[in-house]
Amino acid sequence: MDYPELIVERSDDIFILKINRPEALNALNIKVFDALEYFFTTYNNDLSVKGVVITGSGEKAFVAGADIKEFMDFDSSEGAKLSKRGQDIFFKIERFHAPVIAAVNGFALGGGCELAMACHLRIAGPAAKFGQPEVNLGLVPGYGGSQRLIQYIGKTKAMKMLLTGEMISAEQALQWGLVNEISEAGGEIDLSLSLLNKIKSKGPLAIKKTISLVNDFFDNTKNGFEEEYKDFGFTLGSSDAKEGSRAFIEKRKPLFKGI
Ligand code: DAK
Repeated sequence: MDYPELIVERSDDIFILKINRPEALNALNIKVFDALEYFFTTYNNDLSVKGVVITGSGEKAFVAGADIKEFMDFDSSEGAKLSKRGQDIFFKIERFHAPVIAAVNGFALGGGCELAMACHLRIAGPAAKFGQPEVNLGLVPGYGGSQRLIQYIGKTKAMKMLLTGEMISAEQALQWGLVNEISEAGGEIDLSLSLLNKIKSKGPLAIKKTISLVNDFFDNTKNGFEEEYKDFGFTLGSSDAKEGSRAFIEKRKPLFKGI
């Protein structure tokens, strides 16, 4: 992968992706989207990948939004097309087979808050700030923010954040259920990795199916209960489930193979 806008580090079965535009507070431009699309398409369903952390370069920002300088000259139809493309890339993240954690090391605004919300889990540093300030620019969110924010914090609070464009602190985000945990200052990546290390000892097929079942709840083309019994049958028939039960009886750690 040769995208200077996205630093990709692999440590065994876990990737750390660092959005690398610190001079623009890691604002999302088309090149960042290209890089994210390439990564999440390449590794989609590669069960040897057990988790991904997404973070921002520098100490100030996770991602301060879509790149205002890039999109300001787009017309309506270009805007709608790019918005759809961004949404599709964020769906790839949301539907990735292994957990993706946003390690939010600073501002997560507009497209940055939307990127964090497309991830499965969010770890915030104490100085992180979240917001959907699109209305300040005369815009609505373009990458799923008007929908996912409601899923996480409910209509009342989402409406206020979306209408005022105001930022909320990491503490507030934790209280409202937008983030899972707050790390020590500078400890967002380590805390994310320790969470991924815990999850990666579980059955990879079960993890993949769990992610998709949780997503099914919000997919009005699917009946989540129906998907659940099918996936239950599927996982029960897998070699991993046999190994999991055998390991329990034999009082040892299971050796899952993802089959
Ligand atoms: N885009 C481009 N550059 C940005 C940026 C952004 N979103 N945010 C910051 N920068 C740049 C600044 O311009 C500045 O560059 P220089 O002036 O030094 O060249 C540099 O990063 C440092 O920023 P500041 O000097 O402003 O830093 P401060 O600490 O004073 O302030 C801040 C930090 C995060 C409060 C401030 O930078 C800020 O308010 N940033 C903008 C936040 C924002 O409104 N973000 C956009 C949200 S709207 C679309 C789809 C979706 C969207 C748009 C289009 N299409 C499909 C077309 C979504 C839009 C959004 O995300």
